Amino acid sequence: MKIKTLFIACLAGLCVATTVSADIQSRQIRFGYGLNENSNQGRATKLFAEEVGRLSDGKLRIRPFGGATLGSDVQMQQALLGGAQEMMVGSTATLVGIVPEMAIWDTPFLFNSAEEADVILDGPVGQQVMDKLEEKGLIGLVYWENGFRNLTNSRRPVETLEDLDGIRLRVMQNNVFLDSFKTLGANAVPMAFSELFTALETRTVDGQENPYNTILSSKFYEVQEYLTVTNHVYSPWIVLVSQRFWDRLSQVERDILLEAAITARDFERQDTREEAARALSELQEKGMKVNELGSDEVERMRAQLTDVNQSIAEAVGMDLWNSLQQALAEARAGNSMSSN
Ligand code: TK8
Repeated sequence: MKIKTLFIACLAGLCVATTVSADIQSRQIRFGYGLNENSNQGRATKLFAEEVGRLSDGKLRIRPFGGATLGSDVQMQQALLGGAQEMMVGSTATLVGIVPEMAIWDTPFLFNSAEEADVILDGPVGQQVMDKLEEKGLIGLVYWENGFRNLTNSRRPVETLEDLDGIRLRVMQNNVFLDSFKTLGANAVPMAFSELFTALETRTVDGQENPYNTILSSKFYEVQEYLTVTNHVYSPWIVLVSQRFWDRLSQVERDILLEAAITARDFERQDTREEAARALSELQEKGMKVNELGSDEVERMRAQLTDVNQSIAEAVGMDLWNSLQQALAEARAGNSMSSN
């Protein structure tokens, strides 16, 4: 097929130009995500689609589906595995059922800053975890920022850990989150993000935890009165491709998807950070009552979650856990040296 295209193209005198484009076929790529179109996830997906179009002369067409219209994170992962959907972006936390090593990103208080997260996620440890997907039928391209997570609820301001007692708190479908919040005394309920707004509205659950950006773009302020700044975990998003689809792509097509995903990642992180910087005051303007968890309480929270850390280390394997701790120590040492 390719040879024929080349031959005809050469007769037309366009041999060189069409050698590359013959490696790009006309394809439609369904790209699903869970948040609204008007969100950091939606904006970066739009940019990704534009970049893919530009780099492929319009031959590779990304069709974005926001608002979980193709299903929750877990449902989309299954569709990618089966080959019924080509691409998605979603939380690494929801992938733990397929790749247990992904739980490493759910470690409470793992990163001290977003920049530190970039260094680790884009470095060898991030790649090592991403490569685990391949044995399971998925291809990981890049990590995007979801952000540091904070608590919201409709019952009361959370000023001490005891205030969490009995709060029905939605958590992502993953044992680390379930155990973390159970340990802290909440009544943790695992649930897909796509069901969350309605569950909050009908008071099936009292609260949830997500970054400022998501609390804003998903309009949780309409159904949640209290926001407590905890920054308890940074858990990223990851851009995934169905391996069944990937296997059919040429090298040129794969390179285009990766290049566009990197461009969109860099845009997404900047956009997310800019939005996060103003989101808290916007949420206050919308009526949310915000309080910051005091440093003593944060220390208690850290202390209580040490047990969870131990079980994460066991679940992901000590080698990976130690590589991550070492990479973090190096990143921190490098940082303090450069700021000296
Ligand atoms: C979107 C989810 C979301 C995540 C969650 O599909 O479930 O709370 O933070 O971003 O992946």
